[in-house]
Formats: sequence, structure tokens, C-alpha cells
Amino acid sequence: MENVQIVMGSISDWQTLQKTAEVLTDLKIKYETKIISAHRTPARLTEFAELALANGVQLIIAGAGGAAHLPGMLAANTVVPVIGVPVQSQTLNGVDSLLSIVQMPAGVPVATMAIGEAGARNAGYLAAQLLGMADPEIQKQLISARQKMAADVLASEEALHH
Ligand code: RP5
Repeated sequence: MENVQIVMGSISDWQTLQKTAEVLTDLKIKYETKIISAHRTPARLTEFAELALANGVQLIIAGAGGAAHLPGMLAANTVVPVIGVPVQSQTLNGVDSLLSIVQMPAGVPVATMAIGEAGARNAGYLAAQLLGMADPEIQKQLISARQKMAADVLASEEALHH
């Protein structure tokens, strides 16, 4: 059974991170959600990350906005892979979030997605692709999701002509 953790910095990030959850659900991958703030609950962040490996966590998907230190600080405290989702902030449109998440020093990577909803959805797909390397059932789900995407494009073109 897979162990994927979706962690967000604030309840206000859920609007974005629920897109990750939807993709994982579509692909029949179980996940847990947590709200852990790098700035408001720093001790909880350290504890969660330090225990992640021992708790069997396989992947952490972390979304935050603004001074988005959550994904990087989780990555700093564990060798479990971290996928980062920059939440679109009000003031700087998420460029602040993106740069806070992507510019990690060598040795402590965060696999950083695009800003906002597309990034949140891709975090789900990337998690599935990584888990799929050791799980043929997940790979099957991914292949049929890709086929559906392609079929939707053709159907949209068809609709254009009518
Ligand atoms: C970050 O600050 C959160 O990830 C969120 O995106 C942003 C704003 O948080 P709230 O003030 O809405 O709780 O910690």
C-alpha cells in the first residue's frame, strides 16, 4: 500500500492542493493530508519530516505560497523525495512561491511543479509515475489517463467542427 503525504502550509492552500488529491483519487492512489506551517508550526514540521522515513512515507507533496519554505525545509529534514507545489499568491501571483521552492541548494532537491492548479495536478501525476515504476497497476491507470487526455483533445476538435 502506497504512503503519499500531501502537506500544505495553510488551509488556504487546500483550494490548490485538492487538485493533487483529485488526480491521486482518479489514479486510485491513497494519500493523507496534513497542514504543517514552516513558520507557524516549525517544530511540527521537523518532527513530521524526521519521522517520515521510519513511518514508511514514500513521497511528500508539499504546497505553500508566498515565502514558501515548507517544501524545502521538509526536504532538509528527510531523504524521502519531496514534490513542491507553488501556490498562486495574491500579491506576486505565485512567482514568490515558485522561486522560494525551486531555488534549492545542491544536495537538497525539491521537484518543483508549475505555479497553481496545473502544478498541483502535475504533482499527482508525477507521484503516480514515480510509484508506477514499481507498481504495474498504477502504470495501467496512468496509461489510460493519457489515452483519455488524447481522446478529449480529438473530441474537442470534433466539437469545434459542429
Ligand atoms: C503560507 O502562507 C501558506 O502556504 C499560504 O499559501 C500563505 C498564506 O497563508 P494564510 O495566511 O492564508 O494562512 O504559509
